Amino acid sequence: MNLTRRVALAAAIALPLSLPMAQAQAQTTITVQHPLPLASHYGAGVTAFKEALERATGGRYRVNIQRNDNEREAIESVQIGTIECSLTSTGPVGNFVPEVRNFDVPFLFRDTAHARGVLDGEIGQQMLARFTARGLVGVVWMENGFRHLTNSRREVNAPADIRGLKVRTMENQVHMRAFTQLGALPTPMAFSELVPALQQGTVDGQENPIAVILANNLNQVQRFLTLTGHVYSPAILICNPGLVGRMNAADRAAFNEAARAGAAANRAKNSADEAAGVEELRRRGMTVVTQVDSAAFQTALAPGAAQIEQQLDSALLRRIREWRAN
Ligand code: EAX
Repeated sequence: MNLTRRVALAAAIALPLSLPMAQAQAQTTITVQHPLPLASHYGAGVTAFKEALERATGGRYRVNIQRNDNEREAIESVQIGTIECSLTSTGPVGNFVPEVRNFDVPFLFRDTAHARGVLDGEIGQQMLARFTARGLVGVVWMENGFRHLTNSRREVNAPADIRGLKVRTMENQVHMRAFTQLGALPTPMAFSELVPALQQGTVDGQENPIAVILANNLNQVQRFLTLTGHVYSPAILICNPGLVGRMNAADRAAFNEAARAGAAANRAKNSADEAAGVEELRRRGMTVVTQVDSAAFQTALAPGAAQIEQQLDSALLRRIREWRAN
């Protein structure tokens, strides 16, 4: 047998042995960025997502968790494909998918059960579908939580106490309009700039859920906390369409199941932080105003809210307000 035939025979024999190895090595790495410490409610969500997906696919998918506290930048990276996924609050998302701003309206969600029910139901799923046209995949709603006001200047007991405070807001037109209505000076910036701005006194205050205040030790740069609960802040896992488009049906099912496991872990951690966090922040030295006249804040916001809602989807807002668990 001549040399050519011997080489071809050897190659033919080797190929089947190498194939399973090649398949076994065919691995996809998903980089997911989120803005908080791993010990936070976001960290709980991405960690549960990672563990569930790697287990379900026998390691064919590996999740690489990275921290990036500039959420807008992370979403841009997902859009251009330099990373696969981002877990972000909806704060900057309205700049990519404008319809999401409907979820950022102050006092829209009555409580956590209302918010989770809307987001996990038809309304939330229809909103996820709107990401496709913007070059993104809205995978699953997670949770940032009800936002509360902190500041370094004074106790805030009533809306009038906010007047004149320089308040950092997310890069979110709805939130900025609301704080302007309250007489504050809203200063939009990425989360990555927040602590230096508070330390240097560029801003007097900020607003975030208890879980975020806890995880970032904002008590070290903020003295007063008022439980305004003025906005429910959804979070969302956003991924690149190319990643999801390359998945076969079984992998896509495992991916979605892992995303739901992440949402469950994120929400459980947030509920735990909300239950124990106020006492912990008091223990760390914050002065906490717990009895807040929510109706007074809603009345103070009303003129601005009417203006905000004219630019949003009033039918959708009505559906959300009328939503009841069946
Ligand atoms: O998503 O920017 C913010 O205040 C967000 O609440 C925070 O990054 C968590």
